[in-house]
Amino acid sequence: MSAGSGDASPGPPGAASSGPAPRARLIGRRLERHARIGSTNDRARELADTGEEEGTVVLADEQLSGRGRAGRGWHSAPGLGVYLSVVLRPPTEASRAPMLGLLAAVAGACALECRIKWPNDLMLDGLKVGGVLAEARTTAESIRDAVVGIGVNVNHDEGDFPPELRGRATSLRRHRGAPQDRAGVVRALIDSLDDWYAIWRRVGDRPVLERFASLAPDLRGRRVRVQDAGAPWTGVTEGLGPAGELLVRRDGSGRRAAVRFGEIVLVEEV
Ligand code: BT5
Repeated sequence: MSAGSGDASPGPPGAASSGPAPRARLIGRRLERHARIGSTNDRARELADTGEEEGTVVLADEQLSGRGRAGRGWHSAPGLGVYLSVVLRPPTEASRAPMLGLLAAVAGACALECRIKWPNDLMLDGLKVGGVLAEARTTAESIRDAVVGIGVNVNHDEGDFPPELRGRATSLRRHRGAPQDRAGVVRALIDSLDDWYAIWRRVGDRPVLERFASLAPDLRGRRVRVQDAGAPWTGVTEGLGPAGELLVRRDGSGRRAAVRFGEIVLVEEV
């Protein structure tokens, strides 16, 4: 592990360059790099717990126990993907915590030029190329701190995925048809996260929700199967609610439900 600059570091502020002057960045001011780690989200959580400043990024070439949501795993092949987590301290109400996942998905989709599947999948060619894991620690009223992690498949070939992911996962390389520069992907993700976090802090939820909606084609008018707390049910999507929840008109009762957690699977277009 080395702290500070590595090949994926965004570079020291004020470094001489022929381009425009570097802006005052929050995310990525400090970067902690690991060749191998359990989970970058777990490491960023440790840092947050010991007072790490906002914006620090933890980056790894390999994760031994990369995590998805709800106890699921994130397959983190060594040297092929980008696995990073950011420590955040947004001074805002606890009820806005779900927005962190949405804003990270928007930032990821803008950086990678891909689509979003609600709530946190980054999609290319209908396959999953990345995912977001946002974990906030809240008091009754406010967010104390949060860790936002993004994993992206960059240089994977089909054979680099375990059998259960083949046909469901893709990589930037497979989509673009050529090997990709992982350091460039890291820089693009950090820049985009920095931009979207600043927009969210300055303007609020609306621009994040609007961009999310424009990047997530299944949010409206699609029949989906919803897997939330209980038995799966079906309905037709009707967009996002004000807190980023998915609104679905339930088949049968015709009632509109707000889905806050869970998965959706496209059933058919209506
Ligand atoms: C996610 O969870 O998609 C969030 C993944 C976040 C991973 C990053 S890597 C950096 C940071 N540190 C961590 O420990 N985690 C974060 P979820 O929506 O629950 O999706 C998990 C499911 O995606 C799994 O059950 C698999 O079906 C599938 N999956 C696992 N690995 C994958 C991969 N590499 N590519 C595509 N799909 C994958």
